[in-house]
Amino acid sequence: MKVFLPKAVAVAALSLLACFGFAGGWCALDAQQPAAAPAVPPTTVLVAVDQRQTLSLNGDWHYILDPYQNGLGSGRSGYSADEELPAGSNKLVEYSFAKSPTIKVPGDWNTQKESLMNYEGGFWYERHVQLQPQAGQRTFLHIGAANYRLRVWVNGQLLCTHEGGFTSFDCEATKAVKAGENSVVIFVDSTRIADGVPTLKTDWYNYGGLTRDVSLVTVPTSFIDDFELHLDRATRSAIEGYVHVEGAQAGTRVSVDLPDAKLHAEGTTDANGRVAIRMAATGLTLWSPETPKLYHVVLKAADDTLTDEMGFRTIETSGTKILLNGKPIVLHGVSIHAEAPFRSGRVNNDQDVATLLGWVKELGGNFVRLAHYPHDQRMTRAADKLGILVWSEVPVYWAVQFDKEDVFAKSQQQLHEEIRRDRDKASVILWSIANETPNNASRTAFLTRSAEFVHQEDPARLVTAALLVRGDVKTKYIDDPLGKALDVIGFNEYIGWYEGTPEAADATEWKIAYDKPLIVSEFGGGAKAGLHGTDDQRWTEEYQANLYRHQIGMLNKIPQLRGATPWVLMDFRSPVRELPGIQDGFNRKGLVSDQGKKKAAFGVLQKAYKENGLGHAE
Ligand code: GCB
Repeated sequence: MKVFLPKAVAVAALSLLACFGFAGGWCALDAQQPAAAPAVPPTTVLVAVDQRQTLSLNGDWHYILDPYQNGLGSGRSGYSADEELPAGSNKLVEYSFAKSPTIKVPGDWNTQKESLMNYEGGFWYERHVQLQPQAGQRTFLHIGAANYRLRVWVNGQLLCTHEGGFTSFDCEATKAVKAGENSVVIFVDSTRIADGVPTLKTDWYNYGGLTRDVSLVTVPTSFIDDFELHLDRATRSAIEGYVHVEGAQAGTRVSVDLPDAKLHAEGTTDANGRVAIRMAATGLTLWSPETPKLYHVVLKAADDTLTDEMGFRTIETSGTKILLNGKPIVLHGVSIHAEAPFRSGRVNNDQDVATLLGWVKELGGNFVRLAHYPHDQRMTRAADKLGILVWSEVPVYWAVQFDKEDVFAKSQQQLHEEIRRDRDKASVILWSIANETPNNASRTAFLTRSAEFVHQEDPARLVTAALLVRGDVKTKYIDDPLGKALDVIGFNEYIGWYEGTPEAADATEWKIAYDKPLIVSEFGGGAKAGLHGTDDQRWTEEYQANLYRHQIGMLNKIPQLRGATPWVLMDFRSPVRELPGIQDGFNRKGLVSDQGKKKAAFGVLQKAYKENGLGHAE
């Protein structure tokens, strides 16, 4: 998988050659073309990295704003060299990280400095770190998320490039680190691109930068980089899966233990460093929203020990039902953006997560749709502990360039990174491959391949997507051909907001082409917290509450409705929501305002969930 086209690489190479010739450092090609990323080893995803000993690189980093991508040049204009001149030096160097201001990591740059609020483009981060690398150890740089494209250098050596703003990844720094002081330089470019995932336009803010934790991880030469363990769907009395040991000789001994359950399995790696695991596991307390039991899991291979906390449960469909541990379940949920409560910017700490999931619990919910991209790993860890089921999504949002193979490769990479990170979370039951995509042949072919890919990567979970519906407020059809490729069908509809009145929903007839479980993945309307009026006055809390009441009535008439994730838990920043005095740059469909004020509709949904009044388990 390569992110940049060979042609772009060639253009960049030519541009560099051309630049060498200019004594003044001006380069026409550099100025016009974002420089293509050079080839470096691919990044990886170290599974359960948050359970390992890490050296946090969170904190203050120096930064340089680089809208013209000047620092990507070479020689004296290349910022990656991190050159600081000794006092008295007369050398011409036109940047200095040490003299540049600092910004916090993790954190989008936009909400940290007023002057950066609307900045989209190139941005350099730099800091130093003291290390004492040991023989027999490997070092990885872990990036929780970097929106949208990134390059990393350690001690001037390019380590990795990455595209995709919401997935975690790791790049190996073993050969670049040295004893003593090390320079870490990271370039992040938040420019929206047409062939990106997502593409140019979204209904959310393009928060740029190192938005989640950054750390250094040290592991033995041969170590567990990946594993997958799940309860066998057929019998619910065995745990099966595999462990992968990176850098292992064939025949390396691997063991898996669940000490609390007195379970043990072992085996030896094959030529690919992999060992299949299967252990009888009767008498486990199965994970569910009512009993979110997590077991301590200890994995050992060669000199490496990795521990994790995992729940065991099965998820499957049977006709139009969703079965958790073999029993029909109804999913009382809500959609959530990774927008930080109270302070804006991206969710990236325990407090943000506790606030958002606390509101879900208060609603009486047992389910969340983490829209529209993978969220911070803290979310899925917390969901595991709290017993909240999760729909996780990649930002294949609206009309990405479905006819381009490299766009498919980008979406596939994001799916891979998302799945590999969160396969150890019992809470995650649904992988969503897309949201509201146009019904055409190239879209259907692209997303059918995505569904197949997800089933291969994770046969133990279900595939969904949020589909558009067809028809008018009198008759609505759920018959998008993509439904064939999905296990569970999500559908978005906005009767009472984008079409018709809230009352029109009372008479809407639903025609559904599939005998599969349905989740209404979005419905809702906007309200400004504290704005009151009559039920038919748009933007008032009363209008939104009334809309919810009529929606709940309508949706309950759909017999195969197995869940709901109304849009949306909290107001979120969006550059396409500009109505002064009401929106002011925020999508106001939240049940809670961005300042934590609950709107009247919160109570309507809460009542429905507490009285089991939305959707049916069977
Ligand atoms: C949608 C999108 C969501 C928007 C929402 C809205 O259909 O999936 O991203 O924010 O509608 O508020 O219009």
